[in-house]
Amino acid sequence: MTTNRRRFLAGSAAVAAASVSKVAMAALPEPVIQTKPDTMPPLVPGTGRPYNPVVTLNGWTLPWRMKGGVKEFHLVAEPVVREMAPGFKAHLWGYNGQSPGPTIEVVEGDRVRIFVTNKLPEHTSVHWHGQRLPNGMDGVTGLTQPGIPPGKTFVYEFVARRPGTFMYHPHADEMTQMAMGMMGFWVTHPRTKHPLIDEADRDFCFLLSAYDIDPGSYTPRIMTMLDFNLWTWNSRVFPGIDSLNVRKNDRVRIRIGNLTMTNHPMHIHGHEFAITGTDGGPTPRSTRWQEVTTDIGVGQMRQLEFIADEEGDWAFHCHKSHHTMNAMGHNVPTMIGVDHSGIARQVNKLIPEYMVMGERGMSDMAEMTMPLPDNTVPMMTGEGPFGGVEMGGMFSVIKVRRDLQAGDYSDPGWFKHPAGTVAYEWTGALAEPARSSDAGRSAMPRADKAAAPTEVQVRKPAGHSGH
Ligand SMILES: [Cu+2]
Repeated sequence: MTTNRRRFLAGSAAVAAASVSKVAMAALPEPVIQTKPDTMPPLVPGTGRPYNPVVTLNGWTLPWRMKGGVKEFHLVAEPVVREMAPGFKAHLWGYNGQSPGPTIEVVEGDRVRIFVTNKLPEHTSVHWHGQRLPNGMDGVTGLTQPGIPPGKTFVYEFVARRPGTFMYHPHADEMTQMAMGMMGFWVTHPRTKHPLIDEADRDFCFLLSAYDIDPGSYTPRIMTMLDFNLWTWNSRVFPGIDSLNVRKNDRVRIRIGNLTMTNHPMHIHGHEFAITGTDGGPTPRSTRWQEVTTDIGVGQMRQLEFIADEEGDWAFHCHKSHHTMNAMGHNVPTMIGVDHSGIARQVNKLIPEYMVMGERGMSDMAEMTMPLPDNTVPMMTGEGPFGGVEMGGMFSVIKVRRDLQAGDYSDPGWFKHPAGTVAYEWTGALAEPARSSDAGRSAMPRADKAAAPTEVQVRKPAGHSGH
């Protein structure tokens, strides 16, 4: 625990809100913060009941201290700079140096005390989404507590009564504070072996959030309701999202919460998964069926679970194709099939840099050398072993490897495909295809031609005498 504390303190270049007085903060211990966007290895509990810790994608878990049998955490709400992808930083609000805030991990039955210090320029609160707790600890400004004024620290305390997948976020000026990235994950592990909770070898978690940041600028537009241009996992976009590295035959659990304004059908390649839990708790086994895509509605949380028994680099993404694009993927006219070559030549005489996009589809966008404004990320990008991946936003890769060690989360590099198992170009002559026509060479006759015509029997209505 102390080494982790020291590691986080070393990077404590927090952005202090100008409105918060130094005097008010002087009495507080320096908070544990994290500003690097790397995925932190699981934080193995040094005190309290043991559990198998989660891994927060491009995030980290908040260390705690035990005080008189209570687990104490300290969250600091503050402006942060979040690197959304290499070369692209956003000015967000978050907790302890980052958006989303650190993951809080506790065990069923733990008494938890959370100090929340507000370094924002306006009041805030923290709502503990999905928790059973005393009403006054529910964090709804105006309803169950006054807002935490700038510069003040409030305390929340409750017992984590049921195991499961939860999150936290403000319930104060929500539209602004959640659009600015204030949210975090919460996992309550079962106290003992639970009949509905299997032991997972790898347990990942992340939150879905969306931002509207104009290319070249840094701060999200908070009034946007629908037309977001950055669809993120833990406030990161592809290619800035780490891969989920797992060992072959591991039981993998992925916990996801949705704090965007729309639903996200999450899709995993190469494996089927079941929903083993929601923010309401573990699902009864009789309700579980296999899927490859599951829709996660606004404000919902889902636990996906599968056995990673197929080696490879498996895509994992939101199935809404616009959500796997970055900024500039919106408001671009459809140009497919439009030949601009003549016009472009004419315009180039006047404007040498003029270029037309999209006549052959949008793949060109991934290869284009058009200069981008400073501080933005290409609409679709990412290099794979076979070329451009042409993705952005909510996209990553699950890397399943036979030779990964238990507990090793390092990136194993690209998959080495066994010989003869990759789709390849066909250069020979193509055989005559089987047709469904009746031209005499039919291999697959159509059912309507093959079947004998059915005679329709019409029964005349019987007269009165029949009754
Ligand atoms: Cu989506």
